[in-house]
Amino acid sequence: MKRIANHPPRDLFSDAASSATETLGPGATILRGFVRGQESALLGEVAKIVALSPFRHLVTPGGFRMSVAMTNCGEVGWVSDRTGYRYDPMDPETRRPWPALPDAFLGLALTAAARAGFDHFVPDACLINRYEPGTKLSLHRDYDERDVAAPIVSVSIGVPATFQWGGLKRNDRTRRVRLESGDVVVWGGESRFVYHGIAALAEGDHPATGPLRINLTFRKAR
Ligand code: MD3
Ligand code: FE
Repeated sequence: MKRIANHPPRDLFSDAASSATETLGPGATILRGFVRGQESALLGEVAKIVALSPFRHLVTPGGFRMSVAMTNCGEVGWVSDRTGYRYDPMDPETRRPWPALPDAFLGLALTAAARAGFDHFVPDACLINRYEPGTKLSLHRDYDERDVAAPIVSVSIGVPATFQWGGLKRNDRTRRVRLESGDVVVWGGESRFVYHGIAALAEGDHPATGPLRINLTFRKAR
């Protein structure tokens, strides 16, 4: 069943006329346009992070270079190499701690999670994904985070993407959901461990990112 409710603007991060809340499934909530209009400010923070810990293409344990370029901010960052996946307090490329989570990031993650019913969510990690035309993220689950009760909050910026949203089993059929710039999705509860991915990014041109899509995912990793 799909429930659609409209809430009045309530906080700093929803000064757009209104922000529609759609329930995608149990524990999965889309806050359409929740950060629309704030893309440039958020990208300014991303630029500061990237100056310290640049985007890089990680290698999977199987030896494949990921087409998504990634970096992190927060107490720990998600990394992959030939030895496996992990959250690491150090950027293995710079051998320095990851850049701190900006206050504006923390504020929007807390506000979005609370709006979706997760009142005590405090992320300690933010994975930043960069998509170019043709970049995809294959169907996967996120299970490297220690706190399974915590949701993941995702923020889409730039060129729109087709999100593939499956079930708890790899072969369950997938739904396609279009994620546009400014959309925020909160994934918790029964939806926390569903298979999901991003279809190959289409050519596009967004005022804030040009041909790119940037995705922020806030996590409670430890
Ligand atoms: C559903 N990122 O970083 S965001 C990822 O757009 C990831 O870059 C995609 O999947 C992106 O792991 C999708 C939406 C998302 C993120 C995490 C989830 C959906 C999720 C975790 C559990 C269930
Ligand atoms: Fe994921």
